[in-house]
Amino acid sequence: MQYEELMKKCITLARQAEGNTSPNPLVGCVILDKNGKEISTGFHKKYGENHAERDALLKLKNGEEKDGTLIVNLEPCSHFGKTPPCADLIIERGLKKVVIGMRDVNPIVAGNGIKKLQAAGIEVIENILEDECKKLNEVFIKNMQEHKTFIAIKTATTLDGKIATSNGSSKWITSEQARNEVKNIRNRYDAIMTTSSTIIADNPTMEHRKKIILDRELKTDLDAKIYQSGEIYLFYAENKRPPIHQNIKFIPTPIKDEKLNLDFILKKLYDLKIYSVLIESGGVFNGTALEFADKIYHFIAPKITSDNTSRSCFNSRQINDINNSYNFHITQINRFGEDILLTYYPIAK
Ligand code: AOF
Ligand code: ZN
Repeated sequence: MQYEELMKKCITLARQAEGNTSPNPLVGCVILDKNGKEISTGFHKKYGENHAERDALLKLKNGEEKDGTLIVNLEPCSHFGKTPPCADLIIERGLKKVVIGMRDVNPIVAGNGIKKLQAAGIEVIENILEDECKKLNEVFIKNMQEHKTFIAIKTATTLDGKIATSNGSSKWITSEQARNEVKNIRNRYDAIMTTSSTIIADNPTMEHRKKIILDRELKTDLDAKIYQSGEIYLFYAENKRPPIHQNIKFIPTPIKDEKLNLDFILKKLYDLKIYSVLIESGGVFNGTALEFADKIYHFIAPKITSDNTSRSCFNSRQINDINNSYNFHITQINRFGEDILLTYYPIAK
């Protein structure tokens, strides 16, 4: 019980680096002296830089950590990577106890950090807020265990699940507060992904460092706002001929069932070292992407359009028996102004 609050603090510290650590995990660390007084904190700030434990320990210069306790959301590493092993530094500095949120899923570490600490006589307490620690590093876990890109979808609908009215005015469903939160969500992912239909209908900017565009027929206007910033990867049908454009990397893609082959695209993203994406698109592509989705962010605005021709947010597959529905587990409900945000995960069938 006593370590849960401190583990929450590790998670909060770790989150400060959201968007900066990929492909590495988010890690935060708190150190207590032998009397249980907090004497240092640290976090992993950026890929390639010091791990959280090293960051917190290097701030201590007078040995006050001797016989103290180190709390960290991920098992300390045991390998020589960009930095020497954190487990070695913890041993060297004479800590007595290490409290861990979850074991490292990186096969080079996977329990070896814990073994090293125990062999040096350090008491190790495991699995404090393990579920929260796993959620924090869900992208890292999927990448390490499945060697696949983590796929999230963001959508925004009316109370009746519609994203657009018949005149296409879909951009302004949610409040400014909700749209600001979308910027925070985007920042967690290596790239955003959208389709030609969304670019043509809405001409969004979708501010991000990396953008993935699916445009089978190469029909979007390269003067559209989305192309004016960021690193761009454009997937198109392999039998077409793309123009030359200095900001855009064109990727020829095989066709499956008259669409760009999504399996191919997702594998390609992993090869391109894009380890997580946020899809922001219309109902048709969202419907197709649903079967690949790891997580969904669904904003709902207190509006009803009652327009028979308006489109819903997951649109491609017709399921007319409730027993065949896609099923989800809602893990979070937040409010942003008048709107709510549901965060949900597919339940494996
Ligand atoms: C981090 N930050 O705070 C901890 C990590 O590429 P390297 O050498 O930095 O090593 C990355 C691995 O180290 C990572 O996959 C994970 O297994 C382990 N722990 N990584 O980036 C940290 N504690
Ligand atoms: Zn480390």
